[in-house]
Amino acid sequence: MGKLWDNKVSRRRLLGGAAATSAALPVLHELIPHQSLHGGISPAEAAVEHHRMAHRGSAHLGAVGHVDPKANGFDPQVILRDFDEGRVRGGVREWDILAEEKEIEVAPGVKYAAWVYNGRVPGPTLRAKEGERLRINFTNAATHPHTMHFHGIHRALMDGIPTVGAGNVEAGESTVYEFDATPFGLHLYHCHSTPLAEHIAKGLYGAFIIDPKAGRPPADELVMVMNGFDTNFDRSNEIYAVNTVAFEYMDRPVRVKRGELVRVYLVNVTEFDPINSFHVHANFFDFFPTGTRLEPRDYTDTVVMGQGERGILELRFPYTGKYMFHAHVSEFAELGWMGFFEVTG
Ligand SMILES: [Cu+2]
Repeated sequence: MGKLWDNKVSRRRLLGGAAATSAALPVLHELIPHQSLHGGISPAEAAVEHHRMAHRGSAHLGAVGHVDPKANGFDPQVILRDFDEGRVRGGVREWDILAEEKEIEVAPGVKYAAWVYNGRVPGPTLRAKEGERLRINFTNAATHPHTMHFHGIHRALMDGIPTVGAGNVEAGESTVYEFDATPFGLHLYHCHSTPLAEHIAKGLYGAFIIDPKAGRPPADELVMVMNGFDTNFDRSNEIYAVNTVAFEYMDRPVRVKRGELVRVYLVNVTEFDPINSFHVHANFFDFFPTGTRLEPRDYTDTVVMGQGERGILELRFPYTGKYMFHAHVSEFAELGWMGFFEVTG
């Protein structure tokens, strides 16, 4: 257990005073061999101690303190329902995207030197309709070369990778990506400069929605981008979240209405970990992988995604109350990737 133990402890120490005293507690308890906790005490005392530790843990789920959305310049509560449709000019849907460097706070007291599209992580959720012509005016105002690589069907020249088409967009340079919105579904965009893992991990990614021509049924629509942050540059993540801020939706739950159709656009851009997952408590959802078919593939309560995978979840909450959702990779949940839906009548 040596390596795992060292790894877990050092990773949690990086969370600083906040999560290390709260979220990490039950985990640390779980990992400490029982004799070191209970040595020299009776089984009854051990049981009481066990209960006390477990209770302390469960009473302090999440982090202590808050991340100030004003300091970050973006708010995960807003990102949930913020769809950027750009502007339509001469029959072309168009966006201006700027890559910059920016320090952001990803958990209370934990700062991260991010790279951002339009000032936020994840970048804006770009939304278009199937078949439209799209144009992205991309400017690199950072100090490293960057690109924008869109998932979808388009010509190689518009693929946003080094050495093809415009290739790397150097610091201070601009380029224009132009292609048609196809196929309909839930996609993503991200920087494709090398080293690729670092350019993604730093925060250069966002959701990209192409609505089917006939649209989808009306719903309360939410965007959740599952991400992680490697705060000590060891190519593994110390913080996990949806929409960047660890434990964000624990303190400020996602508010939805009982009986209303809720549609979650769920994207996994977590770097360094092969899989991430989404699990909702006390409910089930229809799952549409990549959103490219109008019929759901699954009716389930848990979905597992590799890097770059995404899908649409549709569900209704039959009862009011607070319902957890979190990564079913427990380590991720304990390091920030958990939250609540708060269902009101
Ligand atoms: Cu980049």
